[in-house]
This record gives sequence, C-alpha cells and structure tokens, in this order.
Amino acid sequence: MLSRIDERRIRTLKAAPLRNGPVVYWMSRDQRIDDNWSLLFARQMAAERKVPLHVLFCLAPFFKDATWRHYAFMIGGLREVETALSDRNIPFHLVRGDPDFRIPEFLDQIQAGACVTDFDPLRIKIEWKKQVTEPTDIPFYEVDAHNIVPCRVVSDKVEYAAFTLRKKLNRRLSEFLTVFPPFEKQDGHFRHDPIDWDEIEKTLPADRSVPPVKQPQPGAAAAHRMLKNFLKTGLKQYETDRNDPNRDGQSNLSSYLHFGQISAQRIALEVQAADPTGSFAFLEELIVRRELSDNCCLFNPDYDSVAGFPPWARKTLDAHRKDPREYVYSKNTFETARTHDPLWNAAQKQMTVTGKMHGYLRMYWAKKILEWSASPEEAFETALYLNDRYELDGRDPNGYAGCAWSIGGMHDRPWVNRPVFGMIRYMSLSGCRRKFDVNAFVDRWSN
Ligand code: FAD
Ligand code: FO1
Repeated sequence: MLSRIDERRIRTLKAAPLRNGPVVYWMSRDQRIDDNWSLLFARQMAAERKVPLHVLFCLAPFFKDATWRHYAFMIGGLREVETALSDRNIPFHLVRGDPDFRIPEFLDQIQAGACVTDFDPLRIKIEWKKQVTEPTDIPFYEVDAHNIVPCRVVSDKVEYAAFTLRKKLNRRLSEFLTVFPPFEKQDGHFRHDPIDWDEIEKTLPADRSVPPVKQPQPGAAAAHRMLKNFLKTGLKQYETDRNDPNRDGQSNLSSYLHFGQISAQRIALEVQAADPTGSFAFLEELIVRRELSDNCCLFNPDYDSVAGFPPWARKTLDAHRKDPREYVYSKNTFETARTHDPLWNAAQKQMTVTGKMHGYLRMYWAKKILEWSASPEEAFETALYLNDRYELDGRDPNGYAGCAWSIGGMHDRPWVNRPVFGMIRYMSLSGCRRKFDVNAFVDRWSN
C-alpha cells in the first residue's frame, strides 16, 4: 500500500472530471526519480485508479538564455532519468518545443486522465502552466517537490526578513522533514522508444559559446556522491571554511538542486543523521535561505527588477542616483573581467571558467557591480545576465534573491549611509583582505 502524500503539498491547478486514461507526470523543475513528491503523488493516483503512469519532459529550445553549459548538464541528468524510469517499468517521453503547444498535444495523444506537475515560482513556469491547462479538460495538480515545507504553506506573502520566515519554517519543519516512501516499480510491460540523446545534443539551438563544465558531473548518482563526500569531509568545517574562497568549504550541491537532480529534503535528512547537533549553519542556508528565495519569487511579481526591492532600499538608492561613481563599467567590461579590481576580475574568471563562483565572492561581486554601474537598474540587469549566463546554478530563484540581496537589500536591513549605496550593505576589498588571502585567490584565477 503506498503511503499517502501530505495533501498540503498538493495544489489543484485545474479541477475537471477524472477521465479514465493514464496519469502523466509532467516533470520540469524536479528532474529526479527518487525523493520526488510530485512523482510519488502521480504514482499514488495511477495506482489508486489502476491506470498506467507516464512521465513527460518538455525540452524547450530556449530557456531564459540558457547556454549549452546548462543544457549539457541538464541532459546529462535526464539520460539517467530515462534509465531509472525504464528500470521501474515507467515510460518516459521527451517532447521538444514550446510547452504551451507540445504538452496539450501529448496529453491528447495519450488520452491522459490527469496530469501532475512540480512547483516552480518563476514567472515563465507559471505562464507555461496557464497556457497548458487552458486548452485541456483534464484535472491538473501541482506538487511542491522542491521545498521541505511547501512554499505556499510557509507563508502567503513576501517575507522581507529571514527571521520571520525562519520562525514560520521552524514551526512546521518537524511535520514536513519526514522520510520518503520508497518508489515502487509499476506492473505491466510498457515499451517506449529509447530517446536519441545524441541527436538532441547535436540539434539543440543553445548558445555554444559557453562550454560545458568539467566538474561537477551531472545526474542523480553524481549528486549523491557529492553529498556523501561533503558529509564526510566538508560538513564539520562548513561553519569555518564556507566563507574562504581559497578553501573548497561549500557543498557544491547548488547545480544539482537547481536542476532538481537531488532533493533538498534528502540532503537535510542525511545532514541531520550525520551531525545531529552541529549542522545549523548549513541547514540555515539549505532550508531558510533557499525557501526565502522561492517565497521572494512566488509572491513578489517584480522579483527580477528594481521595482521588487524593499521600499526602504528603493528609497535610499533613489536618493543616491546622482552620486558621482568613481568607476562606471559597461556589461562587456564586466563580462570580460577588465575592471580595475583584481579580486573582482578573478571572481568573474572563476565563474566563466568553472561555472561556479565561490559563494562569499558572489556577494562582493554583485555589490561591486552596483558601485561601478551607472544606475541600480543597469547593475541589477548586468548581475542577473552574467549570473544566469555563466553560473551552472543560474536562472534560479536563489539567483534573483541573491542579486536582489546584494544590490537591493532584499532580506537585509539598512546599514550606515554612504555614497552610491545609500543604506545598502557595503563590502570592500579591505574587508575581504581581513577575511581571507586575497592575493592567493587572485594569483590562482588571473593567469
Ligand atoms: P553551500 O554553501 O554548500 O549551500 C548549500 C545550499 O544551500 C546551496 O546549494 C543552495 O541551495 C543553498 N544556499 C546557500 N547559500 C544560499 C543563499 N545565499 N541563498 C539561497 N540559497 C542558498 N544560488 C543558486 O542556487 N543559484 C544562483 O543563481 C545564485 N546566485 C547568487 C547570486 C548572488 C549575487 C548571491 C550573493 C548568491 C547567489 N546564490 C545562488 C546563493 C549562493 O551563493 C549559492 O547557492 C551557493 O554559493 C551555491 O554553492 P553551494 O551549493 O556549494 O553552497
Ligand atoms: N525546464 C523544463 O521543463 N524544460 C526545459 O527545457 C528547461 C531548460 C532549462 C535550461 C536551463 C536551466 O537552468 C533550467 C531549465 N529548465 C527547464 C528549468 C529548470 O528545470 C528549473 O525548473 C528552473 O530553472 C528553476 O526554477
């Protein structure tokens, strides 16, 4: 008997009479088989209604300027999804094109009885779901498989401060940070044509000027190896090492989390088991900071513009619009790491070459873009553009919230007033020198 999914994770996107066809899980944000509440719910519904379960992925030709670097990593993970599903006797279908057309077409072809998809607070995904549910007359459900406490359960409004969301999260964590039920094989013998991944990789129109990264390897298995390695060697020193760009003190899990190749809930369960008392600093980032980002994108329609910054921040930035800027750089000067600041250039280089800038430097990097841009609008646009073009974990709610924190005081408080920044928290090169060996980092990344 399959254990029932907590109803509070499930949202009805469209109510309609259940038809007698197969249940389809339209996989999008959470691209994994294990520890996936959306897939578990679709599996439960198919079993209860004694109909087959099918999984569908719609490969969009363009996804918010994603480059080949991102698609190569994602496809690497989807290859594993296909194998894992066929091991469980579940057909996996990959359609290519715009979801608003290709999904309804597929659901009609297969005579689907119901469709389940995963939660995503980004505007593009909300758009997709609107366009897909309109023409189809079957019931649609959305399940939050990304957050531990579902985004819509934690709060129903923008939380401007981490401590308010932390309080609300901590009240519910014990109800939702539960173990996952096993994912059972499906009976019957379903055949589906193997997907020609090489042909897909050859014909994808993604921008190839940003090459795939050598590390990390994509896919769920690699994600779990990365987690195991972090539990063994990184978790204990995380609190002390995570802010030193010369040490490999972070978990390196963000790209796997972004593409849903591993579950944050699985990570939290394993971290707690490995170090029941000492993992506060890591869980604060993994749970509070991450869920703050989803909250920020879901309830803040302007999450990707200056209009979405907290009112106090907009006011202070406005008051300093006319302050003289010591340096004003174009997007191209930033992109090619040709500013006057060797540390900033080294951080930019680390990002373009490896697809992952160290977390501490991401704050410094974005704040300097504010300091050296003609306006906050231009700074925010440049930061988002570069972050999403080169970071493997880009195009993520964490990216919008991270850039908005750095440039627009999102989830932060006012600091001492100063030119250009107003009361937005400032970071300086001398501050970095006090924290870590700047020259060592610059030497490593400026050849
Ligand atoms: P760890 O330190 O090991 O943290 C573990 C996990 O916790 C991360 O994978 C992430 O899911 C979460 N986390 C950690 N720090 C944060 C944070 N500040 N906000 C939200 N979640 C966090 N993260 C992205 O996933 N994608 C982005 O595009 C992104 N852009 C950012 C841009 C700026 C300007 C800033 C300041 C931060 C950004 N972050 C982004 C957040 C954070 O820097 C990265 O999540 C982290 O560096 C990823 O490396 P890691 O997995 O080794 O992190
Ligand atoms: N999601 C999809 O459902 N189909 C895609 O083709 C797709 C491409 C893609 C490329 C780069 C990238 O960073 C994300 C991409 N996503 C795609 C979305 C991703 O799965 C996440 O849902 C969001 O980016 C994070 O919220």
